[in-house]
Amino acid sequence: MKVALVGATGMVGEVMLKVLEERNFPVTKLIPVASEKSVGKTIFFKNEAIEVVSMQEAIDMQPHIALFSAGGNTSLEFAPKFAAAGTTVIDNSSAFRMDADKKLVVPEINAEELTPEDKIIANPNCSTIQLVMVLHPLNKKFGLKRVVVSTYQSVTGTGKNAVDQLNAEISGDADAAKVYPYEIFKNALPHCDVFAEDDYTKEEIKLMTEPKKILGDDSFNLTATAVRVPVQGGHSESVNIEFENDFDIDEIRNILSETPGVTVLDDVQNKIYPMPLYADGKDEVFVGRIRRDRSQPNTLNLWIVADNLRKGAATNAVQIAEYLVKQDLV
Ligand code: 11C
Repeated sequence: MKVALVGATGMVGEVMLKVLEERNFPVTKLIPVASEKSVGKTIFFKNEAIEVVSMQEAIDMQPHIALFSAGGNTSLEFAPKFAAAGTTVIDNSSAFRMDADKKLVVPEINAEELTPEDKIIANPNCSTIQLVMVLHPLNKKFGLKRVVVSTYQSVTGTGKNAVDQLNAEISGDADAAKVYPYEIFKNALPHCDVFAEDDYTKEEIKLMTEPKKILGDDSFNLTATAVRVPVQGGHSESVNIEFENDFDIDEIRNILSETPGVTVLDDVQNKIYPMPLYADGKDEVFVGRIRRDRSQPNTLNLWIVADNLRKGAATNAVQIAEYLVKQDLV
């Protein structure tokens, strides 16, 4: 497969390179693409130095697959051009996620919706992916009625400059360049992405809309509060789920233990629960603190953690690419 990587020098792009290598994706030619100022730089893939090319050069090479992680505006402008040249684009931005004619895919849940006609496929938001990996198996068994999610999101979700801001503040540089409106070290910002409709942030709106599309179910209610915390290893989520039907707590644990891609870490007597420190660099979605909500029937509390750059972005995109190859869709 000829694979273009658009946004190859960004944080997600770098993890995509690593994931393609680790999973031994059948790359015959890797085409790194980045903004004009990075053209001519080199990146390393499988110990080989490869020159970054411009968007047009990459389109002209007619890759089979293009993995995009360069922001929504770049995707809106260039994904259709790759698609017109016959390339299948897997886009990690929010540009196409809610388009009625684009698929929004988490392979463990809905990859079978994909057809050879899908030339632009959307990769969901990171905090959405880890949430739906847990909601999906439980929805099938007990029926979702209402979900309340509060996130504790890693600065890696914002990008390299945010990681630099946190590290500079940790090292005592009070005048560090700020990506966030406030200091992030020793702080928690109830503000991920920009404020949009009804005083919700865009991140919260993604969390309230994308799961319904991925699960193919808009019969349940979902509300979200997204918070940025001074953490680097992954996003955490406190989730309260009301079901249509009652459940047995052991059955919940069994279902989640048997869900591919999900690992249950839930032994509070031994202080075992998911944390970003341990999710960092891993592909699984970790779930723990599984317990009945005492305040009302049919309701569950749990805690989900995943590395937002891996299953939340790069790994999910590469899994989509793997599915396309396996099913002969590219
Ligand atoms: C964050 N979830 O942590 C965002 C990053 O729509 O793909 C990813 C944004 C997106 O801020």
